[in-house]
Amino acid sequence: MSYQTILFEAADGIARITLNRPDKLNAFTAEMHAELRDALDKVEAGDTRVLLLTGVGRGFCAGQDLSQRKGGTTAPDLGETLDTLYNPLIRRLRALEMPVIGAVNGVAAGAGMSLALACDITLAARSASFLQAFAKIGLLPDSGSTYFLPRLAGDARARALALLAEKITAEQAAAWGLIWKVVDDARLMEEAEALARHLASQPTKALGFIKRALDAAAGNTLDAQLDLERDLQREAGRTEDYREGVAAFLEKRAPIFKGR
Ligand code: T3D
Repeated sequence: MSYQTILFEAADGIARITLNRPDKLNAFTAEMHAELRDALDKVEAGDTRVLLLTGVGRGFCAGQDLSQRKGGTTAPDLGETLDTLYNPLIRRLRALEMPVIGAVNGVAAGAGMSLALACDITLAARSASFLQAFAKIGLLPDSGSTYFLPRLAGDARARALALLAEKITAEQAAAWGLIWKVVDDARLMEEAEALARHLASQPTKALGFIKRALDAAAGNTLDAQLDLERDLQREAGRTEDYREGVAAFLEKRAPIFKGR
C-alpha cells in the first residue's frame, strides 16, 4: 500500500509513523485510518522494537477531519466510526508489545490529544499545545480521553479540561502529568530519536510485559495484579534477554538485548 496521509519507515528496530496532512494539522480521515492500520500491520509483523509517532508541520493531530462530517440530512453514526476507526487504533497502540513514543510537534486536539495520551512516553515541543476540543463541537472526549485524563491529571483537571475545552500549553500538560516531558522545539526529534534508539536496545519482551501490567492495574484489585505480575514475571524469566541481563550484571559488562 502506498501512503498519501502518513509517512512510514522502519529500520534498526525503530518504526516511525508521521502523520502527513500538514495543511489540515494532520486531522484524521478515513484514508489516514486505513493507512495507519496498514502501517501497524507492518510494525506488528516485522522486527520492530519501538514505535515513534509524530506529525509533519505545525500540528501533531487536530482530531477528526470535520470536513468529512459536514451536515447532511441524516446524522452520522459516530458510534460506528469510533467502533471501526478510533477505538481499534487506540486499543492497538496500547496493546503493542513494544514502547510507543509520541513526539508532539504542535497542537494535539480532539482525538489527536487522545492519541498523544495513548502513547507510552509522550514528549512535546515547547510550542505544542493540547486541547480537548470535543465540547466545542457538541461532543464528549473519545478515543480514550475520558479514561486517560482523570488517571493522568486527576478528576478535577480532567473535568475542567473536558468541560471547558480550553487549550493548555505543553508545559502545563507536563506539569499535570499528561505527558513525560517538554523539549525545546529544535530538539524534539533529536530527543525522540535518542529515546527510540535507547528503547530499541532494551529487553523488548519485558517492556511489553510492563505495558500489559500497567494497563491492567487500572481495573485490577491488588490480588489480581499480584497474580498478573507473577504470570508475566514467569514469562519474563524465560526470555533470552533476562538471561543476558543477569549474565551481563555478573560479568560487569553492558547487556546486549535481542528483544527475545
Ligand atoms: O467524527 C467522528 O468520527 C467521531 C470522532 C471524533 C474525534 C474528534 O477528534 S472530534 C474533534 C475534532 N477536532 C476539532 O474539533 C479541532 C478543530 N480544530 C481546531 O479547533 C483548531 O484548528 C486548532 C485549535 C486545532 C488549531 O487552531 P489554529 O488556529 O492553530 O489553526 P486553524 O487555522 O484552525 O487550522 C489550520 C487549518 O487546519 C485550517 O484549514 P484552512 O482554513 O487553512 O484550509 C483548519 O480548517 C484546518 N483544520 C484544523 N483542524 C481541523 C481542520 N480541518 C478539518 N478538521 C479538523 N479537525
